[in-house]
Amino acid sequence: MEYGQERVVALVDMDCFYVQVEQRLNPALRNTPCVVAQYKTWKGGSIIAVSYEARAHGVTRNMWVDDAKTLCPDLQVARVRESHGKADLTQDASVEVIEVMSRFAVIERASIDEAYMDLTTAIQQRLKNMADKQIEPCMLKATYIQGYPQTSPEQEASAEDAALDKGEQSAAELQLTVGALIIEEMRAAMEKDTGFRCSAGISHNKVLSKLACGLNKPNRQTVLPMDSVTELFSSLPISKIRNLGGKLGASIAETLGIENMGDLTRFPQAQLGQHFGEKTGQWLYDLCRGMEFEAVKPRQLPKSIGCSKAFSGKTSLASKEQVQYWLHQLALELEERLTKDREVNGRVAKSLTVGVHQLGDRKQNSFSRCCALVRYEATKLSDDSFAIIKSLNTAGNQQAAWTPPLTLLHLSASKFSDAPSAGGIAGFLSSDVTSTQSLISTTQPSSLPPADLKNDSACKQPGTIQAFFQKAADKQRQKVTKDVDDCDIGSTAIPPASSSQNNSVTDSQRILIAAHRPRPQDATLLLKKWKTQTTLLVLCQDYSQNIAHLSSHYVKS
Ligand code: TTP
Repeated sequence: MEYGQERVVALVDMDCFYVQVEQRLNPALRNTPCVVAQYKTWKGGSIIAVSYEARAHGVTRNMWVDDAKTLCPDLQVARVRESHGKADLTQDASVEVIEVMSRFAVIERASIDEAYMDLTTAIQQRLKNMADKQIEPCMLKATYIQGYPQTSPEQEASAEDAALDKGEQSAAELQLTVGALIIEEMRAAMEKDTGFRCSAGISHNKVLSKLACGLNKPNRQTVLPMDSVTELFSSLPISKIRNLGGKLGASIAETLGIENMGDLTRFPQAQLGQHFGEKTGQWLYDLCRGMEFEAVKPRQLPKSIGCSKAFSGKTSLASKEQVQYWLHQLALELEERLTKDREVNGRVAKSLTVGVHQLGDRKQNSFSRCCALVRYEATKLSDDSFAIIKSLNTAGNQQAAWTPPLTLLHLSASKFSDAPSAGGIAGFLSSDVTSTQSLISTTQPSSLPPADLKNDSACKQPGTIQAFFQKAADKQRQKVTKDVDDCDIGSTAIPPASSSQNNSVTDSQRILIAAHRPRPQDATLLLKKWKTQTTLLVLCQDYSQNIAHLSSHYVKS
């Protein structure tokens, strides 16, 4: 297996999640321009989730409801329940969706509505069990393959050429295809069992799968093969990449005078190391080539619980009273969510992070600090948060004004540990450590490359088996490419493009896997553009078993 392509990682993200939660509760909201809003006190409240129908009218998150209604007069508004003690519908729904994902693979929950799945083992198992079964086009009807042509008639001619140019495919692409199949099944189960729809990205690591997930939302999944990365990165702003949306990404663009992810490939690893440190330099060197090695760490609970509120333009917070009021609103929400989390998950957060944006800030200049979180109590949380940010007010503490005005407030709790036993919880609740005064400066967590970079270092240097396999595969490919080029693909049981167009999958990439070749030594995997929109993978059954065998060997070694 090619270096950096050993794993298949998917990122699954629910579509407009809070909207779907409200739509399930009130089906009349389905298929309508609809938003979920909170904090009714100003301009109808602020929007936190937007249906795709409402997005088509230009409605976005963080707009005020009154403003959104001028763009979309028919807008339906669902309200976040703010009264205390009520069931938190979104948290409960979140548990439901995580449960469905967990049936299919090891998952790492990334937020309230998204999770990474390491599909590698599930794929190996599936390949073993598949025998000579085919993957029919209708099984991948919501799958797009990035870099491969979609099906509009205008694209057809060039599409054919582009696909043919791809030439031979590797075992990695087969694994991605089977990964896509598993995710199609998972998404179907999700809709059946919860009523919710989601999108997904399927690739070889967390960064690529996250990126892929956003490419064809909603209710679609996107495969991002390694050989499509160069083209995608050539025009992709650095800030769009996971972990590069903040200070680090901005510093890379500024220091190197570049804009796009692909531009990074011009710099040798040593130079990247000089600028950003050895570890980050190595990480960036691989990343701009589509390679990344952060493991999917089994975790079904979120690492942090947070809430934020934007105050754009004229609504920015320009008085101390406003800042205190909104900090308290956020703290009330945080207290409620943390308390529920402690009850359900038996853990307590030890760190409170406060983030703000000031008017005129560039995004990357946002301020973020943390302090000890000592009590789940809104007044304490908001007082401590205020203590952290008050030095930002250049108007001075004695003044009613707040300068420069704040355009975003964010509170988040993290560093969870097991909740102490009953007596211990009482201790936790009553303790009042004053360490909140000792502020710990922190960079934005999202800006940092992961600490466990390259934990999969065993894969870095191809092992003997890998090298052997590679050589053998190269030889076999040459042979079988010729065989397949010579053979009449249309004479197999695969339906012609025209018939597949009739079965309502014309907007999808179609992949057929047919088991044909009798001998393992003839095994190979080819990708061919077949007729108009059909992508054909010819797979040898024995070859698939070889892959499964070899892959499991790599995992063990
Ligand atoms: P997201 O996954 O960021 O967005 P989304 O699910 O609404 O839409 P998309 O289809 O584009 O993924 O957030 C998940 C939910 O978290 C969202 O429905 C509402 C909530 N949320 C907030 O309450 N405040 C926020 O600032 C964000 C980003 C999300």
